[in-house]
Amino acid sequence: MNFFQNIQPTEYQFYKPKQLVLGKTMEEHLRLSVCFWHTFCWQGTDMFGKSVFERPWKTKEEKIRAGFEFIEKLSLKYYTFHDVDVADEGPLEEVVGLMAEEMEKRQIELLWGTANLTGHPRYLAGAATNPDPYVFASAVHQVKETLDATHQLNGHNYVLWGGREGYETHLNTDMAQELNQLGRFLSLLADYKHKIGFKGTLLIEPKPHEPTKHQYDFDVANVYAFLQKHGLEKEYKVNIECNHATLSGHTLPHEVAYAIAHDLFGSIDANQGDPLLGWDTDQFPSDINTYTQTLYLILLNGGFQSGGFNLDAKVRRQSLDLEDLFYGHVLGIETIAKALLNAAHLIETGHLQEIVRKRYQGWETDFGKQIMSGKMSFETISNYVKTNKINPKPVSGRQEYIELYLNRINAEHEDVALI
Ligand code: XUL
Ligand code: CO
Repeated sequence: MNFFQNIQPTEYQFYKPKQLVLGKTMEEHLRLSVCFWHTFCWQGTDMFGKSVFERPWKTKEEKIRAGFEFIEKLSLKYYTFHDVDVADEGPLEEVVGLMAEEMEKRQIELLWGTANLTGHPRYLAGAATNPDPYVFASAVHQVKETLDATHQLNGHNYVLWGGREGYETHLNTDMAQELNQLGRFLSLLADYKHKIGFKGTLLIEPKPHEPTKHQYDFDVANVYAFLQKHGLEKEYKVNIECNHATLSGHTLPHEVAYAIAHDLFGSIDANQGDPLLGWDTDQFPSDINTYTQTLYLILLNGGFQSGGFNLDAKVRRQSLDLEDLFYGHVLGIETIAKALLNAAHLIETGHLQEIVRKRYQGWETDFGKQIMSGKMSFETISNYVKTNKINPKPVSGRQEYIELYLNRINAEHEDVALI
């Protein structure tokens, strides 16, 4: 059964999977992935309204087949899933065979799998951070089953998003106890990963709040501190989501830069929020500027290792038609593809790198090197300033010039084809 045979998705203008950019194909650079939950499970409900989408797939088998057909039709190579997305609430092992068959048939790979530890009522007060050790144990069991399936499907990563690992009120919460439980959980999981020989990367996906008032994996900096405390900073990397970054008061490039600076960068959940709304709207990426700046950082860092761009995004509730699923994904893919071209252009000209190099060139002098290598003490530095009457002159950061330059690069395009 084909679900999308009557739909011809609009052609890509920027995304040419086999086009070489800085020595790699666009497909290799971006590792674009479709997620099962928003695209094939979400029925268009919201806090105030019922299901509005009428999808032609009814059983879990049909949903899985529809998913793979859709990904192939978009010429993409990766997907992501939660256990409950594909197995409904049943055992995951019942559908792993079908997923493997579809992957083989359509040459599609698993970017990552994850367990949904937020939906079931048992996780009301958290999963690993629950006051009840039997809930902790149930979460261990669920994650083990999902990691086993991810391993069997040769997943490139395994993701943990702590949707209920947080608190609603201090008054009933022992925070130190909960944080130690989370540390234990993550240590146990890392040990198990090595035991079964899973070669993928374990990723933590930070998010500041929603559904809980405060989540313990608030942002990348917070996750890094937590991992370090538990001696796990070499075991985990981060899956950074654009809309989570903005909810935490940062931007996607900020979170990516922070992760890169701490050797923690893993993967991206590509979407964006609405600047007027304080919740996770999970819209398809349309802001080329944000993604250009993000890709610039990623490319300078050598590109993705095991990660990629997972389109963790959903169409708006009024986008009722199957065609809208295609427009949503094509919008996201084209945004990221154009951003890749822009970022590659920025790197090829070397102009920005040169500006940054010059800005920090003082640190390449003997004086700068002596400070950084620890050869000068606090007092020696102070004496140096006094003796040599040091009086540094402020210099321009050239922000407007750089933003103008970036705008010109972002705007440069071939003729835009009408859809
Ligand atoms: C929730 C979210 C999740 C994770 C996987 O905000 O982004 O879909 O990506 O559980
Ligand atoms: Co996500």
